[in-house]
Amino acid sequence: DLDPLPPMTPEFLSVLNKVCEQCYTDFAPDELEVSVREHILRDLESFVRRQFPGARLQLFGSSKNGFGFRQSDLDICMDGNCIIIIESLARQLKKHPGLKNILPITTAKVPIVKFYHIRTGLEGDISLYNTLALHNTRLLASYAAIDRRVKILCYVMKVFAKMCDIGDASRGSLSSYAYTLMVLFFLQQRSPPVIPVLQEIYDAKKKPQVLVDGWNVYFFHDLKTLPSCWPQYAKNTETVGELWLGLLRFYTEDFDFREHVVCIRQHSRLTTFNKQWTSKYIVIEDPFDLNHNLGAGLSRKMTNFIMKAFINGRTVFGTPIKVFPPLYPSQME
Ligand code: 3AT
Ligand code: MG
Repeated sequence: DLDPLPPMTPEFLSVLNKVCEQCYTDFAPDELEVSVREHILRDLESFVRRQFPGARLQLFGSSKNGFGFRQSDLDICMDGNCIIIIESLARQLKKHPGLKNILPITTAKVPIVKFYHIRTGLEGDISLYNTLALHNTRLLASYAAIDRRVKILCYVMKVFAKMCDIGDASRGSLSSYAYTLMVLFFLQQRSPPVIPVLQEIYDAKKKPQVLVDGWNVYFFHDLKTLPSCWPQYAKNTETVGELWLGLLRFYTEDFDFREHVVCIRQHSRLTTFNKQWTSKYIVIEDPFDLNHNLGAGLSRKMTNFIMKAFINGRTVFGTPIKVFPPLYPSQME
């Protein structure tokens, strides 16, 4: 079942590459837009400090991980030496003249207050003590900084997810974060790999322990020395277009979702059996919170819808699938 892709003309590949590059150039924010986000953050911080002296606000998610869109939401984490109550934070934000649609959500795993920033039209939310999210944002930013193709491919994936309507966790599909993990996993598993497993690189005999909320958030971040620490550095020379076709093929043909977990913290394959996550078809392990499966909220119907988007993607990009996955989810159970 390892028949090669149909012959691809250089012209086709060059157009495909341009399309991929364009996902990045068309949607990435410019410097001004990045600084506007920082400005909003500082303004909000000084505003909430009137009520909560000692509070600290930090941006995370795509405002900081290298995969942001112009219209991406503002993900803000609030912490500091004070007791913060989500309802009183919401009450305080309601007094801010530049914001509207303030909505506290206390039932979610991480409580948040949603808001709408009137002048920019950006939506945002403030979560409390969301420390792991700050660390996974830094991890993603490090991967984005290793190779330009990482960045572009993650943009392509996000555009694809939005266009296929499979990229909104609040409506039962997967979050941008989950799709980014899928891209990174593919790039680690590619042969030769495009990126290393940063959580597996260290000089000491044993992996260093940096505990946050009980999880080890260590990863290698001295990227200047990566070429000497990682023997495979720059061995992969594929174009972004080739990698995009490779990714679609990987998730529709090579990767067995029933058996394996999308897991970016180790290079060796992790099985759904190891994790006791066999009742789900798409299993994506958070790189730090190892109890967290990002695919846990998917219904069977949504799982099918997502898999079909990938399969259709192959037709759209000229490499229709010949061998269907051994057990397509509609046949499950
Ligand atoms: P967008 O550009 O906003 O679509 P994003 O990377 O900011 O992409 P989200 O706004 O969905 O993605 O999420 C913001 C951050 O919140 C990313 C990650 O640090 C955290 N996060 C999102 N979804 C999950 C999840 N299911 N589990 C754990 N952390 C998550
Ligand atoms: Mg976001």
